[in-house]
Amino acid sequence: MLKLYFAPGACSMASHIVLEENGEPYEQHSVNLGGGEQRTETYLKMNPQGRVPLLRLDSGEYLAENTAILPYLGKRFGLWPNDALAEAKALSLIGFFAASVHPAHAHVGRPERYTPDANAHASIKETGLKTFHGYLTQIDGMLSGREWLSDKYSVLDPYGLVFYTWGVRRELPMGELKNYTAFKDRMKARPAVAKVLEQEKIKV
Ligand SMILES: N[C@@H](CCC(=O)N[C@@H](CS)C(=O)NCC(=O)O)C(=O)O
Repeated sequence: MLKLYFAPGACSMASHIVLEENGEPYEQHSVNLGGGEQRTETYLKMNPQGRVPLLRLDSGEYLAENTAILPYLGKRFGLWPNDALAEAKALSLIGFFAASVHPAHAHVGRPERYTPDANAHASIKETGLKTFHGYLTQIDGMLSGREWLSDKYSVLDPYGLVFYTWGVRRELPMGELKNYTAFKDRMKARPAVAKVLEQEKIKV
């Protein structure tokens, strides 16, 4: 059985939603990030990066990184594009999310990761927030005239929702992003999404 290591409100919410969408039984472990559980010896043995999400596979092996976990779950559950070009586009978007959008937000939440100079933290946060907002605006553009981030609902959509919730958390004017907001409402209407938002106590 699969087991997901996640933390409420973190990027692991994407995998959490995908597992709930599927309905296949799985185990969960809520990692106490605030308490530093991700840096314990036990956790680092499973994921040396000390991050969530982490997926324990049926074999007992561990898989880390959204860029690997989401395509794996997507292929297993039929939430991944079939043809070569659509798959390449999905990988392109997952790469953009993981390598650009997520790190921009990390500058807001974790400025100490980028410099030990506390005097520079406010400026790192401010620049990170502007960059993050710019990326959310790009995502809004991608959703123009379409329901989902790929041709049909896929693992990209829960990942896209994560960044919307982070925009709300950072008090960005998310309502101005009309396509993204309509997408968020479509997501909320899905029972699996509503269940995970409730469990993780996320208000959007
Ligand atoms: N590249 C990783 C990043 C994962 C990541 O940064 N997760 C955050 C939560 S959103 C985390 O575990 N943070 C704990 C920490 O930094 O100590 C991925 O996309 O899976």
